[in-house]
Amino acid sequence: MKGMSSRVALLTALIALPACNGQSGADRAAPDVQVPSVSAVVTKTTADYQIPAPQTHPELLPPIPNGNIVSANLVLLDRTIEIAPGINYRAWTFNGTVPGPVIHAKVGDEIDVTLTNKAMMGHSIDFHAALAPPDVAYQTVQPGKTLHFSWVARYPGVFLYHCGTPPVLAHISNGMYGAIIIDPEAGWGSDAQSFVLVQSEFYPALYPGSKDEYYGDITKMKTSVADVVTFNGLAFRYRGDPLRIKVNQPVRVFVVDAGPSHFSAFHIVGTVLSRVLADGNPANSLVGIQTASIPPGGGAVVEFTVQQAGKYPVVTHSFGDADAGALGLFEATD
Ligand SMILES: [Cu+2]
Repeated sequence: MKGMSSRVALLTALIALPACNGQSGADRAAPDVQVPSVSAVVTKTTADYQIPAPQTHPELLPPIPNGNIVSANLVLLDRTIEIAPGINYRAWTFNGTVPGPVIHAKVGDEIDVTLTNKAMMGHSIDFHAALAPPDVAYQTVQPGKTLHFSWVARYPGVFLYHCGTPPVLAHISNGMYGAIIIDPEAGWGSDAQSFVLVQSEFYPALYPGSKDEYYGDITKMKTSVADVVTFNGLAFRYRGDPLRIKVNQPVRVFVVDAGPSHFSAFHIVGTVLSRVLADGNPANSLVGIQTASIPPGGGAVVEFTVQQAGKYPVVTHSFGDADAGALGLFEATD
């Protein structure tokens, strides 16, 4: 009893801590905050199931839905997508795009997940933002089946979700990932122009018998020899069509490195990152950073402000990967 009351007292003290560097005590207290247990149900997909619309602008941060329940309606689809000019790739997807849709919620929200398999093989979903037993929540769901579970977000940050069905290397390489962003209770700080960038690499080889369609080469995946590296699933996506920003207005980028194997040395040419939050948690704050190191399966909030109009390249400073497509532009105007 004494142990319990001192634990409650500690938790209360942590939550009551005054804001420090912009973060609330609750951000740090998360390990002590209990979340509801997670259970999952698998059912036959109903005949009237409607496939959700694909995400069209992966760089945009969607608004958080009203209330405390965020619905994540995800469908597993085999789709051929363009990953680089002229490279049409037989991808495995969430909702028909690579990356899958951006999910946006806040600490304390319930994430209500429905995962429906309309693909050719079993897949699953692993949320790095969740506290849940993987054998329950991240179980593989077979074609024709729907998995349902929900979980409560306890940690703020920028997290990866991905298919966790073995071999995970192949499922991630083939496009099965996306970003989930959990806002802190106190928000992110100043208003900013916000963008989402998911870095990932591809290992294409010509599909047997095809002259113009590619699929994943498991040998290349195992040796990490990536021919294509992207922000948001398409090589050089924002080079010809820059991300537009305003001079002297803060920019906040939610970055996820989906890998499967390459680190991101996230760098914006022509500026210094004013603040970097490792994994997007306000308690993990660094200032004056030239290059943010983001591991595969990790994320960061990256902030900067430009003071002069111009074109500012965004790259991974692992330049072999920038050369392979992880290169875009921010274009700043007055
Ligand atoms: Cu999968």
